[in-house]
Amino acid sequence: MAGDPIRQFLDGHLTLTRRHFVQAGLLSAAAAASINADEQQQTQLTEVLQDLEPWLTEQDEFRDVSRGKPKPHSLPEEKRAEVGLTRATWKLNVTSDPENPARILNPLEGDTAFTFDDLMELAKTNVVRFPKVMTCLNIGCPLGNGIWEGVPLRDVIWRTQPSENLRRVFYWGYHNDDPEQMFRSSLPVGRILEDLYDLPPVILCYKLNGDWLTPERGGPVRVVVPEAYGFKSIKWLTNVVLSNLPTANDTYATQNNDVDSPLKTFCATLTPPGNPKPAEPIPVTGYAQSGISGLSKVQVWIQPRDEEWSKDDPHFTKAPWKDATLLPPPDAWGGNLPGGRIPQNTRDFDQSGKPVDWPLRLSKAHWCMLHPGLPAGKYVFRCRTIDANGHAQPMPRPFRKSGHAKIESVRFEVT
Ligand SMILES: Nc1nc2c(c(=O)[nH]1)N[C@H]1C(S)=C(S)[C@@H](COP(=O)(O)O)O[C@H]1N2
Ligand SMILES: [Mo]
Repeated sequence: MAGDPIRQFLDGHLTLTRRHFVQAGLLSAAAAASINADEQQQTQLTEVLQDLEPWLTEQDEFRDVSRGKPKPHSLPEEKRAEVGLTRATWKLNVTSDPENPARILNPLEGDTAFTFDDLMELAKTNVVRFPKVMTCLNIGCPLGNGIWEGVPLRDVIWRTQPSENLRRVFYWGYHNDDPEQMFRSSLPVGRILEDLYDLPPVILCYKLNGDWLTPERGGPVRVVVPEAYGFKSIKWLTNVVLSNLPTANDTYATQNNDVDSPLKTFCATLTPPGNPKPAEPIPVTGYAQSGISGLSKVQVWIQPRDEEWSKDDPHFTKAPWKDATLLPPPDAWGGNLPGGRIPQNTRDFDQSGKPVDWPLRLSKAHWCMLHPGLPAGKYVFRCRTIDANGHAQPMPRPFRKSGHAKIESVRFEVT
């Protein structure tokens, strides 16, 4: 039976010294090799930290949830060239919606369609780079974290010379010329014309982590919406439609998703507690997604499995949560960046490639904790974020169809 003595033990022991945590976060491989043998606990934590995923995800390592039969990126190069999915052949139509026309003077289509050369010309003066985690609203766990490069979508919209009746913009990509396969998304025009709430602009993206966007990531050109879930970031972009429609007409809207939901803040484990022996130290690592409301903390809680919890407190707000350690910016960013360096003029980074703030909003951070050891028994490990407004997960928006925020619980046993 897990009574108060075990609770007291857990409460008293969950925070090992701050020094250990902080040092662990800062340890490089060289420093780790020089750790004293008697600092066994710290060594265990260091080992799991060395296996931690890199901060940036290589293009090929992103999880892919593309639709299409066949998936557009799997088409042979020749076919991709034919349908405009190479840099040499890409063309973007920007036209008025026949059903809800916006008044524009100069549609871009046919001979006047916008080309990759046009895009590169714009990029000479208007390039934008920003970090962003790509997360599927329906899946929840991030598909990858990258530095996305492009030009603001508004620069292309202005070329159509819109003057009136423009309220919404919708857009889609190549879908094997089969209407059934169309996957489209949309935004209020205001979000494209202005950078609200200090966000980066919505871009026509052609590079990821300093390299050309691969076909699998949506190349040659995709939309990237900084604050949104993945379904707004349409791949293999071919069409932008300017509309007087006042409401969302995203494909995801037909799947009961909250299509106006910005990214939420939440965390999960990467190395969960496993199956430790009694009194053996328990290192745990994980990641946190910093959503629209930022990230101030990650907290953890180990509960004996047979403990009852009040139905009045479904989000465990009264549990004895303890702060985990947020890891500082890494020495190496990962992502296969050219020269290993953050590209110049990337938002949130200074000219020397250091982040100006940490953790970065709309991106990822990692965390760790080290528990010195537990008595034999069955437990549940939970972690949660506190966003920069002070809201603990899954608040302030706990609804599943607006994005994942459920508190993760991992069962484990000490034997
Ligand atoms: N053309 C097109 N774009 C698309 C999709 C798609 O099926 N077709 N899937 C969307 C969804 S639902 C997500 S979550 C992201 C995933 O981006 P990624 O494959 O680069 O990780 O792409 C989005 N863009
Ligand atoms: Mo998605």
